[in-house]
Amino acid sequence: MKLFFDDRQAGHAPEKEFHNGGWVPYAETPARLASILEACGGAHPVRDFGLDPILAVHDADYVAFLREAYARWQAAGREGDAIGYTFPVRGRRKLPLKRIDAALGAYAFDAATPIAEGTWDAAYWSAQCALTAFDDIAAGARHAFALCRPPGHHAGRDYLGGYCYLNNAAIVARRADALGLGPVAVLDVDYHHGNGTQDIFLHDPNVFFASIHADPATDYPFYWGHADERGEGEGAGTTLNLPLPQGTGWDDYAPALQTALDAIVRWGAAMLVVSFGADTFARDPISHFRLERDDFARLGARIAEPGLPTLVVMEGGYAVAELGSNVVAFLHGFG
Ligand code: OKP
Ligand code: ZN
Repeated sequence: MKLFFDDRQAGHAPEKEFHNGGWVPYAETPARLASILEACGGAHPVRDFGLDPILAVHDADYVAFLREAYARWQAAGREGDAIGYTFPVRGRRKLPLKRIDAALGAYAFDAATPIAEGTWDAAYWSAQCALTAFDDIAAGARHAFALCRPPGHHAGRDYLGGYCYLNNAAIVARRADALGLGPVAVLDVDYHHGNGTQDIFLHDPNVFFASIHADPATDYPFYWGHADERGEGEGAGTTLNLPLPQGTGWDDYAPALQTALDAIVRWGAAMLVVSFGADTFARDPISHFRLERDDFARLGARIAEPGLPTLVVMEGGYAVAELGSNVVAFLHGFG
């Protein structure tokens, strides 16, 4: 499977995140890329598809905010990474707020996702990475792997969070649908629920979203991913959430995966976008499932079974030393 990646994705390196009441080192590091690239060998270059495919998913005011946030933060005399501290729980009207701090809260749902100097460029090229891999499939390839970083599945139409700024999987799913390669299904197998992707397609009957993740009753992002979230309005029935308890290993993971794949096939998907997180690994430092390296090969093989054109988009995975070999196991299993 061809792997796509651009060096500019490495220029995003926040120092720390706010977690359990204190500052901890940022888990989503550029070293993750090095681990995967080393294990996979080389990468194919990324091309620039511009802002239009991004703006087909994200609001223009949010994209403008992302581009300008770090400069506004510096202009306000701040040091270090830009981060919000006030969040609009009572409603998310677009208010004419002037302070960068207000914007950082209005466009975010957590304090784990700072904006550093290189954040916009890295997020932009991460999205272009996914678009380039998609273009390979549009040109006839059966599958492609976008080594996206920063990841995307927690980012919504107008919000960032969970180390995510632009929703790479949603951007390619929307483009595939627009170019007639659909119906498109997104299968999210990251440890954490892909709340941004779910929100973006919640009302959309043309994109199916299925996610297998840690039960949000115990795990981030808490407020999304519960089993009773099934899509709304015209999109009723096109969202499928399969939360699993902490400690889940392959034996209990596999049936949920089969349920998701069966639903995707039954729905009539013609293309699959996989949000792939390797943070379901037994020794991931921030997660609590128990998949081993060989299980990632099994995961890849199962996902390949329906035989759909498949674009794999990288999401999480924080056991840096083992990340590369886990990704390789998944890709080899896929075939
Ligand atoms: C992003 B992705 C750990 C607490 C949780 C945010 C987790 C984001 C995960 N410091 N912080 O889905 O892998
Ligand atoms: Zn994750």
